[in-house]
Amino acid sequence: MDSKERSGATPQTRSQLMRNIKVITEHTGCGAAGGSGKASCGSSMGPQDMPAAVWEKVKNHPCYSEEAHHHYARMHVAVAPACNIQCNYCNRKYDCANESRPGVVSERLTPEQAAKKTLAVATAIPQMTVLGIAGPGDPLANPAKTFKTFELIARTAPDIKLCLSTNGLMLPDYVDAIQELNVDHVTITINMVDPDVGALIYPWIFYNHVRYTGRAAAEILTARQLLGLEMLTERGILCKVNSVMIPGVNDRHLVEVNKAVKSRGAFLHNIMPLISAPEHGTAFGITGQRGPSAQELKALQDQCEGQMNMMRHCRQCRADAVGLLGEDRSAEFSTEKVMTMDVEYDVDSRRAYQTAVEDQRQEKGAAKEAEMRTLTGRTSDVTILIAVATKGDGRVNEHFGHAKEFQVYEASTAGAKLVGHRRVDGYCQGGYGEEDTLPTVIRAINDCVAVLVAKIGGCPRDTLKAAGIEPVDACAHEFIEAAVLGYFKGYLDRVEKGEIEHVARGDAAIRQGAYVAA
Ligand code: CLF
Ligand code: SF4
Repeated sequence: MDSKERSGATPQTRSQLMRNIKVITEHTGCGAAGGSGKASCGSSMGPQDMPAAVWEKVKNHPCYSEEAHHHYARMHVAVAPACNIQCNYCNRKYDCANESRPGVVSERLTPEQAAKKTLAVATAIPQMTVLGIAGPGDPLANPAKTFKTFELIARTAPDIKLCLSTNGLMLPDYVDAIQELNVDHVTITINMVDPDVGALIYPWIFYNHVRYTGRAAAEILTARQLLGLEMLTERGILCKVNSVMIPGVNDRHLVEVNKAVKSRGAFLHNIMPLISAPEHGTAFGITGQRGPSAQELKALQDQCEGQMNMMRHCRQCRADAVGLLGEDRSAEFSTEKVMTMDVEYDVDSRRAYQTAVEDQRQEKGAAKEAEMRTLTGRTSDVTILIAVATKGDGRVNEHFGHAKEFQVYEASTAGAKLVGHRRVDGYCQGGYGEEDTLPTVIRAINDCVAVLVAKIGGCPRDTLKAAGIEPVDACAHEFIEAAVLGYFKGYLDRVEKGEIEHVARGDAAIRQGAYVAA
């Protein structure tokens, strides 16, 4: 292979790229069939908020619809080990940080193994609707394995949506293949549109047999990413943009990124916190680059939400994740187990299961609307955050001590919406409360006024109260949004009667390390 290293692109390549960037900056249309921005689409919105064809694409995709993520699962198959760029937040020993939390991929699969695993998972988990390829390297740096996998799955399980996540460097070259294989959801990780910012994030890229470094590398990367996004949305393929928020590096700049991707028709923008624990061995981890706090992340997401719809429920999941977002069932489907399974793929029974899920969704929506009606006519400046322990189905159904994450809802007289989640180590370990973990749980939900749970023991109850967080188990097994609105209404009543004082809460921490709890 003719491999060279360059810190500057050739004059011709460079001028071509700069023309591309100029065109990109000037682009104002919305090419996506789904449209962009607030006008028509939204991760938490329903069929009334978007064209029917777009709703069909997102309604059971757990990443593209916040509401769907309570009910539908995705799986990733780790068929793409190689990468063609280096991100300062990635250590090759760990999953792709574009789409995963730090943690090694257990197994790498061949396309044939991946196809068999997909059928096995889809049979065991009928609410698994999406197959994604998200690493552990970059899927488009491994095009033969990636497209072979999609081809096999499209043939044997045509009801499963195909999803791809890429750094975007090779995207323009594969747009036709993506379209031909009916891959209808593509995520591009775009952390900058300014090469000077990019030079702080990407030490090198490898493109057309040449290794580029510094600003030249970032110039090529941003031009290719934005060109790829534009080409996809012109073809009506739904695109999500992931951005890693790196305080002091690209945090303010992400507002510009948001505008650039919105103008190119991106359906959804997912701003994720940098995870940079020193033990992960990434360049940012080693130099002590911090990640954002919970409120810093929320403030940026809120700022961008004025422009377009933001994804708030991303779990930065592994490249071999299986299950609902926030749960990991990959250990149940090791290659060894899957290869010995007799799989009878039955589309009809999957459809029947999903029909029951849809009934439950309707019930949940009706409960939320009924609770909203009780707030009709009330106005108030009070806005609060409420943490919720759930293990799925959109209900408050997890014990405080078993929760490995809390979903965080913002409630006001305007309604209730999910604004994030906080990972924690389970308080209850081996049947006993682990006192050392309680302060970390409190730090994770410190900006919330209450935590809604299915059940909670006396000790954590008292400690939470002392920290100013009200533990609530009175709404156990209720639908989450109805429960959040019900709590908010009671809170507002108490404030208005002078029984409690509404005071601003502090900030909260986003965990940086890997899980230690079982
Ligand atoms: Fe996977 Fe990504 Fe498809 Fe989802 S994940 S390839 S769009 S099916 Fe989802 Fe995981 Fe966040 Fe990715 S929660 S890291 S956004
Ligand atoms: Fe790592 Fe993914 Fe970046 Fe490649 S694109 S360096 S695998 S985070």
